[in-house]
Amino acid sequence: MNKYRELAQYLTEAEKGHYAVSCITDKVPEFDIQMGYGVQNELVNLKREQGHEVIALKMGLTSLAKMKQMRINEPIYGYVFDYMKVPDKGYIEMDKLIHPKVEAEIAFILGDDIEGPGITCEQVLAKTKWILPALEVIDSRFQDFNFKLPDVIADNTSSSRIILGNQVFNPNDFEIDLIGVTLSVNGEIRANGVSTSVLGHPANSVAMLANMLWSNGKGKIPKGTIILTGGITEAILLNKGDYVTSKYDGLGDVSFHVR
Ligand code: OOG
Ligand code: MG
Repeated sequence: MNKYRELAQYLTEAEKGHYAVSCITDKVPEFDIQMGYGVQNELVNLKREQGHEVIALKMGLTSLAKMKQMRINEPIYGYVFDYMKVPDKGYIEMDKLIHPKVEAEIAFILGDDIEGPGITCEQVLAKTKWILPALEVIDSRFQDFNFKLPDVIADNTSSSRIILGNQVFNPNDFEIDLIGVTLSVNGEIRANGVSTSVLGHPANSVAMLANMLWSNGKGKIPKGTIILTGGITEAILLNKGDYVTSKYDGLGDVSFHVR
């Protein structure tokens, strides 16, 4: 069996059994970013073989708040699967997760294909059909969310659940880099920020995704793809019984319960 597949299984089994495991870089010191994407690729293959579908792409570690929190200063990309989707005002189940955290993000829906290299913020905006608010629940399969860059890439960038707002908005109606957001748990604001924190403009995150996918031989991002651009603020640890709400200037609210 190939080594990447073995490592992908190590991570998908931890996800399924909701237990944390030790870092790959602890066991394989030469494990690097390229190998991380190699394992991620096998993880996606494995999920597809199990009948799951990719429903969105995501960027991670795109804001200073997130980079500081995770002590990693390089954006990464990953995949969101069908079983990760939770409806707005729905719930996530603590017993199926390890140590989930929530982050507030802005999502894009493309009206046209985009393909690197050299994609710019302006090109992304010209090809964006809709924007919408989103919450992402991340759940690193590594102990205490302690990992190095190649580990978190292999672990599909901690993808676990997403909650999309139930209304989409025309990008031309907004200054997409000036959207304020608050993230509250049980009625108390725990984090707040402005979308400019995401690489200066969330469309830069989509551009970077297109360019990174191209560099990794993954081709274009097809029309209709949903893209999460990365947490605007630091992620907040969740507990059973929590009620999470994020409010976005002009884009409404997104909420869910933890049970
Ligand atoms: C990695 C995933 C980061 C984001 O929005 O920055 C991410 C992690 O922090 O565990 O999804
Ligand atoms: Mg995220």
